[in-house]
Amino acid sequence: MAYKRNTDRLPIIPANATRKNVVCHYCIVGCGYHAYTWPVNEQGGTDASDNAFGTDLSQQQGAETEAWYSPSMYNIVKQDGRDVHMVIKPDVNCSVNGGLASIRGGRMAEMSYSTARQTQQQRLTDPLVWRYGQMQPTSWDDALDLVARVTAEIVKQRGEDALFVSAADHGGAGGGYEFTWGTGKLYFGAMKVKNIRIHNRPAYNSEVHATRDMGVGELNNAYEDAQLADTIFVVGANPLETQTNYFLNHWVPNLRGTSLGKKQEMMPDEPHARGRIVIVDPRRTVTVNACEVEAGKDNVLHLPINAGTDMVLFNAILTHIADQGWVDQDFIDNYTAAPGSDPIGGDSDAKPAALVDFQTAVEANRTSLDEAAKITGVSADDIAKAAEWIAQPKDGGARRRTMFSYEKGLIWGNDNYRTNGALLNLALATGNVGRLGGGCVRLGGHQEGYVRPNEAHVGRPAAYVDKLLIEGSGGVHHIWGCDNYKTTLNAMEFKRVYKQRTDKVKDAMNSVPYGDREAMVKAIVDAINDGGLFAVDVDIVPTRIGEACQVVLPAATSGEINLTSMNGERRMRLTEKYMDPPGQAMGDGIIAARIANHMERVLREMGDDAYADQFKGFDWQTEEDVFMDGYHQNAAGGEFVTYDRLRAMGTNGFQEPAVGYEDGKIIGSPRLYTDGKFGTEDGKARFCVAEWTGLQAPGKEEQKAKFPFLINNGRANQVWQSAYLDVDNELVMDRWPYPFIEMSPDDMSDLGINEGDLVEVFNDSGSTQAMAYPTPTAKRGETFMLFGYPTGVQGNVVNDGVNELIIPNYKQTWGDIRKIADAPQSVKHLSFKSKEYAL
Ligand SMILES: Nc1nc2c(c(=O)[nH]1)N[C@H]1C(S)=C(S)[C@@H](COP(=O)(O)OP(=O)(O)OC[C@H]3O[C@@H](n4cnc5c(=O)[nH]c(N)nc54)[C@H](O)[C@@H]3O)O[C@H]1N2
Ligand SMILES: Nc1nc2c(c(=O)[nH]1)N[C@H]1C(S)=C(S)[C@@H](COP(=O)(O)OP(=O)(O)OC[C@H]3O[C@@H](n4cnc5c(=O)[nH]c(N)nc54)[C@H](O)[C@@H]3O)O[C@H]1N2
Ligand code: SF4
Ligand SMILES: [Mo]
Repeated sequence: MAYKRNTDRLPIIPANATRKNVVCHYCIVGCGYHAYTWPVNEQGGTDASDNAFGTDLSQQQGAETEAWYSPSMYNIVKQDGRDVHMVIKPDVNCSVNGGLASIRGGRMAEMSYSTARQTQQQRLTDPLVWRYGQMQPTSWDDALDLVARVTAEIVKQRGEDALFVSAADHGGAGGGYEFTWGTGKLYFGAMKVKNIRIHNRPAYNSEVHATRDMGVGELNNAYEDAQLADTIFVVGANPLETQTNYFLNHWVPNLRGTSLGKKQEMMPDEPHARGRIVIVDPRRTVTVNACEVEAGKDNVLHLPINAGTDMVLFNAILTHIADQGWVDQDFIDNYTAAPGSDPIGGDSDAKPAALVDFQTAVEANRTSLDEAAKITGVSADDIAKAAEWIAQPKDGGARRRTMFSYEKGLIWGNDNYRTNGALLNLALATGNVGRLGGGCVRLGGHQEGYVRPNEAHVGRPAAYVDKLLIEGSGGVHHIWGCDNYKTTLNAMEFKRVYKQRTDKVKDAMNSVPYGDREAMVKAIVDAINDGGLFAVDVDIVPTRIGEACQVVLPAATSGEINLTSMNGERRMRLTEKYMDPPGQAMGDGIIAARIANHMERVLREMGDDAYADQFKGFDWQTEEDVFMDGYHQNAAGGEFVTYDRLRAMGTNGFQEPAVGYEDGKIIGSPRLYTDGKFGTEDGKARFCVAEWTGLQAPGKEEQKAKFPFLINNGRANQVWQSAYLDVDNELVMDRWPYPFIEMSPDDMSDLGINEGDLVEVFNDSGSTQAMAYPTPTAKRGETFMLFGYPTGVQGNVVNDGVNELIIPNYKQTWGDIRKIADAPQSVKHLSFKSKEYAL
């Protein structure tokens, strides 16, 4: 049966309910919410004075009323040990979302830990250790003593390079500046760990080395710019599903023409029209559909390029714009490298492309419309049209304002460095960085919250950590807020080896009594030195990689502790604690501190005072302590920012970096580079030489030649990431019991596959399963599979090929498909209707 909540009555929020500032902890957009809580034996009334809305609720409310909330926004949780009602509803006064929720954020309350209403009962409540052949609860001191003893012994014997770390580096999904500072100070301050990877890629590197090297940081505009642009150029992103309320609250008004007044007011000296959009994506996404409905087909240009050929497209557009004389010559002359400047880079894997002046780049990247049409599969006319929409001057000669944006179709796409550089070339050539209605930006994934000690010792290219683990390197692995079993590349091989190595240690642990710590540590260390791996997982729920670990530590997440983060326009807010964490769970920053405390103690016992001293400075008791030690002292402008000041700034916060504090307000920076000074040594931005070399990552050309189907992959609106909160939750699991794979109905009938059938997706790297979703707009031979799903991991078929800087190329994957079984019972009731809508 389709999922129903069966709720027909909810308590009214009383006027005196406690109200806390909340930022949705899921995606980059960072929508503002409020959490209301009040005692479980009370409720508000319909009189305006008796409810939090100040509204007479005995009257029928209008369609756009704020005086409501939905069943998904309600729960009963613990606060200071007592049951309270809790409502988490969007804030109409937050400039990010303007009161909108999404299918993810609108469910924050029902996705909270509640013993009264039995939600999120899977949450980890106690530290767990491998004891008598299974995971068993224990105290923090016991678990951390074991972690510290084994870790200290291994780094003493084999050096810090034998400690491997996988750690999220974002500020979303419960992370925050407190998470990255705590883990950062432990691994980069107290230690100098080199074999560390990030949650979404197998190394410690940047997703956007090229644009940073060229002088432009990737989050440089304001969400408002999407309302002000003449044209939005979006590459490899599906913002309706993945940056939902940014799209709905800022892009759609421009596409509908309802932000025209704002344009005229802010930019009075030029003509304005409703916004246009160019979408570069091999498949027709629901974003393309929504743009056509909202803007009219004439204002939408979808370029369905051959996967992995974006760079050629950008080079052809650059060539056309330069040849037409549509560049912003003033900007180029004043703010970018002078003609004849010596190139930077292009001479090693660490610096993969030469960064040069404008003319040199235009000549090096010269690509005709016809050449580009051949490689990209997009017609020469459409490429010329894209160039016009980007840069052809407006009536009266005013420069066109274009916002360039991209996400994982580019970042996890072919030849990350040069493609990223080739896109920024367009923005720089047309003077669209640091100006209203412009920007060249990542749309983003999680919220951000990065503040850590210097990581220069990691080096560039950074170590390919997953490969080293497969090859048998490393003795201890600390994992923080990621589940690489579901989300890494070459996942099948990774899991095969990882299980063998961790099982070896578990078997050794089974041979001694748990209470004999000395014998236990010796058994573990011997097994490690025989190729085993001791693994510690810090997470909020049981994970797939956690099943292999010998220690699992329970983290508290957003709302259960105070946390700070920033969104895709660098808007920083404090999410205030509104409920208790489950059981003994603690914030990640505090867990990092307690690990450091135990390391210090154990090392002192081992007689190494000098090393023990490196673990001083972790006496934090609260998240605020972590924040003051980390962000406040180390971030640019951090001196202006405290918890109290952030609390007072509410859900609108301020845009980083802070530049002052006046009249009780933190002063922020709505846009970067407005002064034309870029992040290079001489302050001049650089252009990128982007030579096309085909599919760059090892093994990709061969895979493409050998297998008939592109296994494009990514996200869907309902599912947050690897569905870690959804595995025991009906709403998402009812809709997607298995990961969907969108296929052309013609391909399906050739293979004898019906809607909902389970299919095997396979190639030389591995195999996985998915559920066939007939998609009439899918090109033949091109599929799209939901990534990272518990019941079918797409990463099993992604090969281990990466670029020079160890950036994975998840998106360009080819494989074959065969039917496994007819649609099982859990699938039979599903709808396979088109995901598109019409007005
Ligand atoms: N609903 C939801 N929203 C999310 C997330 C989620 O799990 N669920 N996750 C968040 C995170 S962490 C991230 S990183 C972002 C990701 O946000 P997005 O990047 O928008 O999402 P994806 O679906 O990974 O990929 C986007 C598009 O890239 C296209 N693509 C594939 N190959 C190519 C190519 O060669 N060229 C081009 N131009 N496009 C290509 C795919 O067809 C897909 O439509 O989403 C964030 N928001
Ligand atoms: N094939 C393919 N693979 C991909 C991608 C793709 O597009 N295609 N995209 C990549 C991208 S962009 C991303 S972001 C990754 C995602 O990869 P991961 O980061 O590994 O996946 P998540 O589901 O986000 O899992 C994060 C883990 O963090 C835990 N967690 C949540 N909140 C907290 C907290 O407050 N504290 C702690 N300690 N843990 C917490 C969750 O329970 C979960 O187990 O996948 C990458 N892999
Ligand atoms: S758009 Fe993103 S931040 Fe906003 S409510 Fe949805 S998941 Fe949360
Ligand atoms: Mo991501």
